[in-house]
Amino acid sequence: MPLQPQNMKKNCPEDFKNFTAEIKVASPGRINLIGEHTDYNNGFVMPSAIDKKIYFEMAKNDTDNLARIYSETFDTYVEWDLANIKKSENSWENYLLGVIDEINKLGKTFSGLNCIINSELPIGAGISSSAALECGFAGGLNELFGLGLSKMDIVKLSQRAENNFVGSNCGIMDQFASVMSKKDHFIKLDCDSLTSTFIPAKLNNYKLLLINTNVSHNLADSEYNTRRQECEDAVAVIQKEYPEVSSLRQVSFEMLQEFKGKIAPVPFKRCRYVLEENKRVTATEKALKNDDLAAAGKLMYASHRGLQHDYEVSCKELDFLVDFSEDKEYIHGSRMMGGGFGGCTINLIEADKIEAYFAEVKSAYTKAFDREPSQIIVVPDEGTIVTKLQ
Ligand code: GAF
Repeated sequence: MPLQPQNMKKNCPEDFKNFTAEIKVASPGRINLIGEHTDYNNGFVMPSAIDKKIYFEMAKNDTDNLARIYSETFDTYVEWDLANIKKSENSWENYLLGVIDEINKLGKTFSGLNCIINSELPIGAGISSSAALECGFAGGLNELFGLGLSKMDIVKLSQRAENNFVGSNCGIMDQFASVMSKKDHFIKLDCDSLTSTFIPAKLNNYKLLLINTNVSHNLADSEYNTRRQECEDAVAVIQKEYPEVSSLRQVSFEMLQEFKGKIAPVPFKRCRYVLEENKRVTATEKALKNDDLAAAGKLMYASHRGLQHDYEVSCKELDFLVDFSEDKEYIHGSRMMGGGFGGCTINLIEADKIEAYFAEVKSAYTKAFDREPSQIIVVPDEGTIVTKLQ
């Protein structure tokens, strides 16, 4: 088979979709009940995979190094030379190319493959279609070619793909949730030790409703990296007096207070937010274990206000949705979710009020922003599922 040009795009060959898949992968998006911007500060998070996924059908082909990929979602067909991986202008491709690059770096090799990808995850909604792409593809390659990677290997290499190849300095939460989740549970993940516990998501007559602002402000990436840097710079100041401190995780409120004049006011309030948010995750764990959804909801509101005023990663559209929910007695909690600057709010709402509430908030939001929001009702679900078909 002649070598194909790198990242060649052409029309999908007529017969391509007829290949017989050897494996199928269902790779979920994720929600995060609480614990935002804490993962890269080695703190606590409480995410879960959801019942909305990206599906992969994969099979080996008869080439040594040709990946033939068709995205049904974008109706785009691409071919890559596996021995010569380069960045693409098409952002969705880079999550997959990054995975190949990281597998190559591990010294593991594989041959040509065909793959069809189908997504039910909205892009830019903050439910991590990126981690679903990375982890699903990595899980599929692992099974197809017997690469011998553990689930944790897949989580970490997918995160590295995003850090090194895509160029986003994300933490580990999204990939961990996408792979490791258990149906009807949240995960309390300690991002320092990477130990986790499952917490039953006993929501009774409540449901998790995501409301998508349908905006994705383009400062999200740069501001994300700035927040991370601000926290790391503050840790460097603290380290001068406390050399044992390697992240905000080892910093107590009392210790932080000692640095009030030494850390500038803006990074200081970022750090305070992170310490408070870590406390809120632990308090939410307790509330859920006590079946106290009202207490968990209050912590969600407090998380949002911290993200809005101290961490400053919200936006007017997200704030509008949270404000709108706050006086509704059938909504326990609401907050922005994910990196911020757009995407979704997550709402803990009485199931039979969802329809009327969404109609009301949709009309108000559309009037305010001349743009319609959309809703997604989600259920905590199992992490990546790889099924062998033959
Ligand atoms: C994004 C990142 F990918 C996560 O690692 C996390 O930091 C999150 O933003 C904020 O909590 O989803």
